[in-house]
Amino acid sequence: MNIIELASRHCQPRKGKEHAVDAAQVSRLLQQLPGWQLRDDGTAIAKDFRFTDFHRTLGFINAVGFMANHEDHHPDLEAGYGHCRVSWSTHDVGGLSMNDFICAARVEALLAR
Ligand code: HBI
Repeated sequence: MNIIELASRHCQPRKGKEHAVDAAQVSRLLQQLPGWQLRDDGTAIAKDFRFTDFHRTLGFINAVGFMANHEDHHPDLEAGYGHCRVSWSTHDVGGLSMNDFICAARVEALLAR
């Protein structure tokens, strides 16, 4: 599944280990997501974004937040002047689910021109 297809999908409530994405599929999906990396413990994917000022960083954070609320799937965000690190993991699965890859693709779509 490529990034366009991922970004066109919506998140679903996913609870339980049966929704966990296996390592081979994680690797295939990450190849579609430029700059996204697997956290050392294998339970999240994350990417660092850079912006020219604080306003643009806040605009990005608000856009990600709006999308996350719409998808009912929420990131961890670490941010400061000109930077924001976005991390996705599915608490209800205790690791990675398709929701995380859908939302990562949707974040990329926010920045695509
Ligand atoms: N966000 N990252 C993340 N992980 C979850 O498991 C999660 C969530 N947002 C909402 C949510 N679970 C549930 O309340 C809905 O899926 C029902």
